[in-house]
Amino acid sequence: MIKKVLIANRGEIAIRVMRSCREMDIASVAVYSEADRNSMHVRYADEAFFIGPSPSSESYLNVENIIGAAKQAGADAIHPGYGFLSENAKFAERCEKEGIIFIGPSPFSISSMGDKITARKRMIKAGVPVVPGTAEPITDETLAISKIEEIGLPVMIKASAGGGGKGMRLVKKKADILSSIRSARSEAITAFGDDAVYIEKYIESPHHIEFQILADKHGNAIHLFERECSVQRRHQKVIEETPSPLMTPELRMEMGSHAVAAAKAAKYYGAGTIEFIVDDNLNYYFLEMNTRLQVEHPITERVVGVDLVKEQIRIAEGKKLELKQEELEQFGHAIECRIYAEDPDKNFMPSPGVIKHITEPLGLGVRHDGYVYEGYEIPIYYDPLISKLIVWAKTRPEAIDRMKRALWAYKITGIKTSIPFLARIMETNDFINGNYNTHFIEDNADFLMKRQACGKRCEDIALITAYFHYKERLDNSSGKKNGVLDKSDWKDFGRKLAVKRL
Ligand code: MV4
Repeated sequence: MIKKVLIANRGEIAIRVMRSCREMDIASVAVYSEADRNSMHVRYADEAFFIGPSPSSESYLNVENIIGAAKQAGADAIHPGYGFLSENAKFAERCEKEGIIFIGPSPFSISSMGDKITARKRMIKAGVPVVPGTAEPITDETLAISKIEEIGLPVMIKASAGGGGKGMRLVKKKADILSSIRSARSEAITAFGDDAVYIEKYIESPHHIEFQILADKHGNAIHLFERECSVQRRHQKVIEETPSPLMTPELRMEMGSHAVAAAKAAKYYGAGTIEFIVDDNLNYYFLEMNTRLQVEHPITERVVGVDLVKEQIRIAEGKKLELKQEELEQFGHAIECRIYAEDPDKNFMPSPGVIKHITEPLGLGVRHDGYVYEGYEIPIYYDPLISKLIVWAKTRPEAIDRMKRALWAYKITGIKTSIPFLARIMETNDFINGNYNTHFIEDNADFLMKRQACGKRCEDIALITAYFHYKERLDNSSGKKNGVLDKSDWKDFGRKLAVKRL
């Protein structure tokens, strides 16, 4: 039985994990860097240990200091969250060696799924569809050219040690083949210390659909249906939803079975994700496996009714899965918006700074997983994710309305956020109609960016006109209602005037 967990992470996910620990009567131990002395995850935990300077390479990636803190605290287990050390096989191995339970899969599963060529081979063997391409790393350039002619252009050259869009090259013309292989190789050796690359047929406008899986240490594996993650920008997910608007019940069952087969082929235990790309004809292909809890896990939790962190902890304790595949169902619809501290008007540049004011959205069907508070300074050192806004409703259109309401009610000042951009997506026809793929943001860029010109100017003009109106009424004291100034009146007046002037 696990009694104390060290969370080797920060921000919203550290708090997310601690919430489940508290419900399970498990003590939580936070770790923090210099920049995180005042972070919410430190306050939420039962104990906290300083692990080094602000750069993550010296703190959240510092294996010695994290293991040291776990031993000093007497933690039985470490939860890695996502990012940082969560998919580091050596760290998982080190935990085991120190007699600390790593709440995640075995080092073997992490390393074999981390190597994309090994993962591809394993999936082919398990009968899981993969994108047509090479099974072995490319060694000979002339052989590569003939292989590409066999597959047919366009193709993608991918680094075996890559993933999430790193070390990839799209090749459209025969003349570009060799230079693309060479540049992918040199990028891969620099980034990952491994220059192995392989070839896949390019799937033109794919959907990104992933399946959540859970597997125990006794060989039982289940899937918890899909998440549609196609709304992304430069390989950064922006919005996720479940069920996927693209999915049919038949396709869901078929892909779900393949996801379970994939987990079994990886000898997997813990929570994991099987990523697929799906083309317009509903052909689907295994892309990669994520061997960790994902940012977007809450939408699955809401629709399936499972606490994924609790399941991770139970699995780590060696317990058998109690959930049965045939008892699981998707109930209603959930959408997640990722709220980033970035400026959509300045090419999504990070916008760190002090939170002057925050009003979090609440109410029926709303979950808000965050970590910031008034007066908190968002550090420059880490991911600019502030929080995740998750809504649930019985149907997709109601979930969209609820997300609009929640985004409207969400106020943060002091920094710029992606909230207005997300609100604009909720008004975009292709999103409303569920008619989108991974090119959604670029395909709708004009509409999504028009918000800036209108939205921002509208706000400014509303404020200025409202102020003059207010002042005028103050001067001639006509703005008194029972002796009190009616604030909502001038705000409304300013808005109407601003709309008229535009
Ligand atoms: C692809 C592809 C098309 N064809 N592979 C991007 C991230 C990495 N996980 C794999 N990626 C892709 N691989 C083939 N053979 C298109 C993408 C891709 C993508 C995939 C999922 C989500 C968003 C994406 C955005 C651009 C490209």
